[in-house]
Amino acid sequence: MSTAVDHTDKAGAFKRKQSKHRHFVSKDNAQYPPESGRYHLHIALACPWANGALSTVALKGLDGAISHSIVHPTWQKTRPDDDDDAHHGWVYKAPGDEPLKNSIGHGSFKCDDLLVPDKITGAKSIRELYNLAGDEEGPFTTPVLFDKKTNTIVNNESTEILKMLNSEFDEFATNPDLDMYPADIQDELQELNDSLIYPKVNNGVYRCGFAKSQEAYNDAVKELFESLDILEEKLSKQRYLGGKKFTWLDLRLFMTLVRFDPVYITYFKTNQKRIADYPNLLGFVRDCYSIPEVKKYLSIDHIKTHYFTSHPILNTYAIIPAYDGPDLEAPHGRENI
Ligand SMILES: N[C@@H](CCC(=O)N[C@@H](CS)C(=O)NCC(=O)O)C(=O)O
Repeated sequence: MSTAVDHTDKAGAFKRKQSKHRHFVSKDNAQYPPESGRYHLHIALACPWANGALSTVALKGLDGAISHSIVHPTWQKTRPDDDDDAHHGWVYKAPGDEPLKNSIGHGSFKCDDLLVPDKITGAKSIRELYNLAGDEEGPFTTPVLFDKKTNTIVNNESTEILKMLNSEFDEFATNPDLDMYPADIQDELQELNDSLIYPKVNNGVYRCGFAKSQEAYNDAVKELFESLDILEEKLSKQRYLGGKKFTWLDLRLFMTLVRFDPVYITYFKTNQKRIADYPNLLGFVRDCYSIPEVKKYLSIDHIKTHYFTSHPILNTYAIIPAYDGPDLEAPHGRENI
């Protein structure tokens, strides 16, 4: 049983494990057809991938059709009564529960009002939920799209969950006309994602932070900042990555950039520059944040608390640094780009 921090190759480079649960809700899928009230999302607000999925629920107006629950940001031992079991990961708590310490007993991290326990299965951890669905191996990651009818996991790959939310539930959506995957630019967006944004930025920050050799870190940090320079230039000429429309790729980039200054520059050692030093990336972050459905589920508090308190091997005493990142409410000034 391992967590992302442990997933490195022989050269010390971080290698994210492939998601295992890959069913696709669609009208053509008799096993998992779109239905209102049937599916549930398990979410860590701190997690860029899960946060994007929940924002998409809000953007499409699917809150009434797809329920969700929200874990505590601080990873805990998932089998606290078993001394031989070392796994720690996401757990459910209710608002007002006793504050949690990190998994080796340091700090005190409140159970705030954003927490939503899993009332569907009663699972106390995301691991327990995977176990319920027959997965003992893990990794026990969020987001998880769960089927309440068959009590199993439909999908745990955020890129696929985003696609389903965009197109498969429109009959229940209050904003069905929003298309986050416009066909005319989808190939271009996918190519930009696959060649640069996912490997070098979204996952690139983790490749910096979870590297276990100087060489692996050096490679990742070089690619990350070269990519940020390319994106800064691109976003000096257009409002969003695909032009004038806000798409899934903007949401994915936003989720990384908004975590960059408050967390990654310190925790993942991505400190060559801050997002605040890139005028266009900073404006882009503020522009995305000004969308009410994006802002709705963005918690800098959960984000900082999660990273700084969840991996004792990286931050033993779970001290959370003071800086919250740039003012996200400031005018973005990008309306006419
Ligand atoms: N491929 C997954 C990755 C999700 C992922 O790595 N989530 C992290 C949080 S940001 C997680 O839950 N990690 C738990 C662990 O590594 O044990 C996706 O994009 O959906």
